[in-house]
Amino acid sequence: MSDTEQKGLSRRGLLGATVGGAALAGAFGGSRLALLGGGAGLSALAAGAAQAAGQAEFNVPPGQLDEYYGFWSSGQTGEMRILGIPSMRELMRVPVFNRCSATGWGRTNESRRIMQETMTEKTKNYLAANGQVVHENGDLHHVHMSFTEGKYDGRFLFMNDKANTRVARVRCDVMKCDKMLEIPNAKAIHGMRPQKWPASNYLFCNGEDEAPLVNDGTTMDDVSTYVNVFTAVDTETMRVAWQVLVSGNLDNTDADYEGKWAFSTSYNSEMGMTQADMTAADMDHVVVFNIAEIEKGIAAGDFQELNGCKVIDGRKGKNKNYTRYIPVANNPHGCNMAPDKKHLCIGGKLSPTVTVIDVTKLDTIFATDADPRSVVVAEPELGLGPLHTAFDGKGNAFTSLFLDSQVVKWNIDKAIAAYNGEKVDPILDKVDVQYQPGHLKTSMGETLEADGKWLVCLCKFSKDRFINVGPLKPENDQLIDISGDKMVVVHDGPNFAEPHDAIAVHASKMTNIRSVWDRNDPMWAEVRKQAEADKINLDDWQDTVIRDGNKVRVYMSSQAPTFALESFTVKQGDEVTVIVTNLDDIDDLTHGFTLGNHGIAMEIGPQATASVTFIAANPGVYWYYCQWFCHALHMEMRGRMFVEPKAS
Ligand code: CUK
Ligand code: CUA
Ligand code: CA
Repeated sequence: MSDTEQKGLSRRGLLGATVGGAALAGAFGGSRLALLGGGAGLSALAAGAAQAAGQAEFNVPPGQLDEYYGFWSSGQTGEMRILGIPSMRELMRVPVFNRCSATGWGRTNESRRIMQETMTEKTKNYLAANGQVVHENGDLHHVHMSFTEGKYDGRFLFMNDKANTRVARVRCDVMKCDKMLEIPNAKAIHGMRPQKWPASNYLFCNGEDEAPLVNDGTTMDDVSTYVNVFTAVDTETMRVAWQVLVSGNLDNTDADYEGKWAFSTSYNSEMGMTQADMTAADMDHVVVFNIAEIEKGIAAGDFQELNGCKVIDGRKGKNKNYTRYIPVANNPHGCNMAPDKKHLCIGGKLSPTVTVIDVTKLDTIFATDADPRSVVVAEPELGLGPLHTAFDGKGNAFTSLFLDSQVVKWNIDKAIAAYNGEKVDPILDKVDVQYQPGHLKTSMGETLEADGKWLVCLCKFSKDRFINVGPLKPENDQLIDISGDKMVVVHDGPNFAEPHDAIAVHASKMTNIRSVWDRNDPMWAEVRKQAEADKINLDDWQDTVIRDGNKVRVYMSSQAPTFALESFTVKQGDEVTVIVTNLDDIDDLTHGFTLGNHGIAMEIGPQATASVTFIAANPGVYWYYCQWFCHALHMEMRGRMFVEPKAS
């Protein structure tokens, strides 16, 4: 790095520190934050020096590929994103809980079938009353991959929708969502994690919001009738396996490496309905779910059936051996299991501490009714606003400090020694981030193969880090090199609303990814069935219009640069289904079908079939075209729909 660049970087760093410090002071007050502002500049200098020394190789030059897949949540955008790590380049967006203009997700028959499959009656009623058929928003906080024996297996990705109480599954072979589940009884699925051992048979899902178990308006203000629900979803079928009623609400969750436990943090053990009441107690708790005992209870019939789900009572005082409640400092947040298979780290949020629980001691509190706090083996004071913790597989942990705008690196064994009275400081390093970090993720860090190379820190604010784009700013996903003793921030990555969480999966795990669809993919099985009934072979070149009363099915193949049908005719008022098959079988040769002035566009990948249904309400001529650039004559890949006026 040249002298000028070096100066430029440090000057920006100092500037950033000033603005960041001021903004922080504004938001949270306190002189400690002003001090922090100074620290940021120094650390930027250190970062410049480290880069100059060539410590961090994060630049991925043109033609080179990333070493890791980053699977990102998008928060209120509702999709999953794929970024390359370490380049931090955005590679793909996978629509899940949102409506996608490019791919037709939320509009095609295939996507709507997936989105509607498990919709509750209430949701159907609500949508019908509002002229809709699927929700068009979601709030996707967490993305996690399926495990086999504590390691990523490259099969599925799972994600939550806090906004509409859903979870979904994305197939890693084609990177499309194939299952969605609206979870009955629970409200606002927040924390969500797959089981790690022996495999991800369950997906654990936290309901965050309290409501009457039977939420039909008969009791509303009587909080004593409110419950929260923890759900285990069967990951093969993506249907509810069982649910557990709990005391307090549920925030984040994780599972152990032995398949025995799931854990959830609760920030509202008070069952308060106002912010003052939610923060009133000295202690909240972590709920420990005993998987084998719950399975036994379900098998023995110790449950009530509600909205098709088996619900077991794991509330405080009511439970047998289904749950235990471990008191932790008030309003905890993050819940992260270390790859040492032993230590669970709970972010204190309002407390400057992380509570470390030794999960090998949990059997004792279930067997003997010993003090639940006896499983706590460390509680290091790390800084202000500890939220989430990540691991390097070498005994170290990295915790995001929301209020301090820092990442702190600390050693778990040292924290335990300090808790036992030894004079050791568990803190190894602190680095400033810009600004207000939420989740942070290390490469492979939530698996037994944690490799301690990279850390991605998802900052909630970016303020002065990018040129001004208006009052709504991007988020700032920062890349930190953790391979050395000192953490080094090496990259700022702007991102749109609003990533909460990400995972970094080594590319060698992604052996299932295809470039071309299998013609027999289940994604369009329904269309295939209909085509067979219509005596159409979807795998051949087809250009057939079938009329069935006022239902019209338009079958057309596509091959660059033509649609099999250059025009088709329907009558005003017909229910028209257009079924397009892409017979090209070349990598990256996607066609599309966009119907002008009808709000319809869909992606048809190589060898894929997709369909869309609409009412031809207005007579006239309407062009359709291929909206994915596919050929020199791509512009000419278009045709006309004639809608004949209704005979009066
Ligand atoms: S939560 Cu957003 S920073 Cu939804 Cu995982 Cu902690
Ligand atoms: Cu086919 Cu553009
Ligand atoms: Ca609380």
